Amino acid sequence: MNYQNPNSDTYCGYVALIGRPNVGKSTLLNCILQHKLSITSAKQQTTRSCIRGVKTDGVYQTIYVDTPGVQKHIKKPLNRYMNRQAMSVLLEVNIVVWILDRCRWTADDENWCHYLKQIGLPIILAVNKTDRLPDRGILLPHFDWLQKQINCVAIIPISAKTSYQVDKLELEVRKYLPSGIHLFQKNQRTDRSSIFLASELIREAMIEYLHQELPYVSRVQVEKFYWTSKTKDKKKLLMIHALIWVENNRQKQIVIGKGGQQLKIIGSQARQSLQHQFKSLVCLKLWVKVNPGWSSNPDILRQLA
Ligand SMILES: Nc1nc2c(ncn2[C@@H]2O[C@H](COP(=O)(O)OP(=O)(O)O)[C@@H](O)[C@H]2O)c(=O)[nH]1
Ligand SMILES: [Mg+2]
Repeated sequence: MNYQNPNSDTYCGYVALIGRPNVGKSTLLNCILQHKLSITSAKQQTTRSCIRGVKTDGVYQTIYVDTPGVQKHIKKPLNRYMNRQAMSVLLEVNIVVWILDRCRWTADDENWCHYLKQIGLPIILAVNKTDRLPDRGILLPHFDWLQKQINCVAIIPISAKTSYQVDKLELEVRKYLPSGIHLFQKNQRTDRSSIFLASELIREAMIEYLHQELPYVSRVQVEKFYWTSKTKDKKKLLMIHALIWVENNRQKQIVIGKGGQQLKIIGSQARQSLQHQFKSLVCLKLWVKVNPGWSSNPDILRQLA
C-alpha cells in the first residue's frame, strides 16, 4: 500500500476527510492548514460541497478534501447532491482519513465502515475530540475493537480543536502520498475562489444566527467582489454585494427580521469573518430574494459544486 518511490523528488496526493456529520472534518482541515478555509458549526449539514485545502511542506504536497456529511433524509434533492459529493470523492483520492467522535459508534459509522471495506485505499482512523475525554485510557480497548471492524494502516487519537497529535496524523498521511509533481503553487491553500470563500462565510453567519432549517434552504450568491481605495484615509476597502436566496416570503421575513434587525446581525458577523479572511476592511451589502424551489433545481445544484 506504500506508493513512495525512494528515487522520486516530490510527492503529491489527495486525501479524503470523511465521517458522519459533526465529527470535526472541517475543524480538522482548518487546523491542518492553520487557516479558516472550511466553515464549521455545532449544527449539522454545514459543509455543502467538497472543499480542497492544500498543504505544501518541502517535497510533500497533500491535498485534503473536506466532504459534506452524508445526509439521512436523502429524499431531498439537495441532500442527495451532498451525498453524491461525499461518496464520489473516494474515486479521486489516494488516502482516506476516517474521522470518528471519541468512542461513539453509530449506524452512520457502521455504514461508512461497510462502504470503506470495499474501496481498497489506505485508511487512517482519526479518533477526534479526545480533549473532551476525562480519561484517554479508555481509548486503548476501543482501538482493539476498531481494528477488528476495519483494516486500517493506523489509528491516531487527535483533537482538531487543540491540535493534539494533528502533526502526527499529517506525518502518517505523508507515508502514503504517491510520487508526483506538485499540482498547486507552494503558497496556494485552496482551489476555491475568493468569491466562494466569501459566500461560505456569509452562510456560516446565517447558520449561527438563524434557527432550525432556514440556513439549509438558503443559498448565498456573491454578485460583486472588488477592492477600492475610497475610504477617507485611502485604505483598501473590499466591497462585497451578495444575495441570499430563500424559497418563500415567510423565510425572507425571518432572515430580514423585525425592522431588518436579523439581517443586520448576520451582516455584522459575516463582515468580521470576511475582514479576518481577506485581511482588509470590508463593506458588505446583503439582499434577501425569493426563488421558489431552488433546492430542487438541478441547474442551481450544479452551481454549488
Ligand atoms: N471539543 C472538541 N470539539 C470539536 C473538535 N473538533 C470539532 N469540534 C466541534 O464539533 C462541531 C462540528 O465540527 P465540524 O468541523 O463542523 O464537523 P463536520 O460536520 O464533521 O465538518 C463544531 O462545534 C466544532 O467546534 C475537537 O477536537 N474537540
Ligand atoms: Mg464540515
